[in-house]
Amino acid sequence: MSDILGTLEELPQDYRDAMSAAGVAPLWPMMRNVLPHGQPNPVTSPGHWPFASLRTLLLRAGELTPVEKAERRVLVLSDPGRGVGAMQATSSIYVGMQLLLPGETAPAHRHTPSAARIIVEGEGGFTVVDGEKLPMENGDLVLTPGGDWHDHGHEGDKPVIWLDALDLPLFVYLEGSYAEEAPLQAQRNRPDASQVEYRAAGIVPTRKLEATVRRYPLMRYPWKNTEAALRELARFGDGGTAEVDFVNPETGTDVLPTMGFTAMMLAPGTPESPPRRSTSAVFHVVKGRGRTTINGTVIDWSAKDTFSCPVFAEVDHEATEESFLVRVHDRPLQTKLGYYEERAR
Ligand code: 1HN
Repeated sequence: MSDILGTLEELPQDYRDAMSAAGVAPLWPMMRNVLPHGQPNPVTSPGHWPFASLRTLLLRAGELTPVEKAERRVLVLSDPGRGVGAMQATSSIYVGMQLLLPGETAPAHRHTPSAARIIVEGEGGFTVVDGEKLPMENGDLVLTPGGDWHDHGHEGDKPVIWLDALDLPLFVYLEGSYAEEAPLQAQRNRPDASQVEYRAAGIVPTRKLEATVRRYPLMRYPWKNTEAALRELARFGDGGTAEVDFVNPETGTDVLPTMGFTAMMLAPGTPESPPRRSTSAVFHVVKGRGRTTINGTVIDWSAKDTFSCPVFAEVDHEATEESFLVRVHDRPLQTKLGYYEERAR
């Protein structure tokens, strides 16, 4: 195995011109770019988007651009490694911060990428996904699976802000990303499935033998349940940092095809250093304050901030007060592709 591969420059100019004319290029000068040794060489750099500045900019967008002219009034959080305007925070994860003002609606559409929202501020916002009205309360995780119709509304009297996470970069890369539009959906007049079919862990509705179960039976994970679970795990668990996975209550598997979500509770003075993972991630701070070091880059975060992490990063979290983070990752995709990996520190 050679570490000294030939370069383009050492090839005669006439040969290089002939290759260009034939529409080909030699692999060997480019080989290590796409197959570095030992581990990937990510373009993604750690990013940090403090909420205070996003909020100010979003509220201004609310004055400058009516929702009718935006469809979705969103500021995109661009990966610093790719530069402002990049429609991705990591290789596979797009995130944006969205504002909806009282009385506004965002029209119904459906698209091939899947989305999830983490609610950041405000009351009275809701999403309708395939006819199911999903209230949006602080910290809730609300899913919009690919192919499902969704529109947003707002019955409160103050701005509502949430973080959107989508597997958009993947769909764009695959040239598989597109949308369809429709009028606002009729809403079924009943509470969402977190309050009916899936009120408690381990209990699901009994089915007839031939009945088909919805592919995405639960689309809202109320924060109050998540926080209560984390607190009990922290009290009675194995003593490490409490972290929970959001799962499909019918199958126990990932909630969406490519993106996964966890919530973690960090206790002050208890550092958390997960193994290096082959997944990239976006963290959102639901509550608290602390510091995360990612490959030597120090991120001092507080409530409602968002930060990102490349693949195989060395990550060290340390909270200075009791803190709750939601982690968006792409392990479901990597598991399906057969290469998810963790490396001990
Ligand atoms: C989308 O559908 C939403 O429904 C938000 O709120 C952000 C970014 C790219 C593509 C689709 C939404 C989006 C998006």
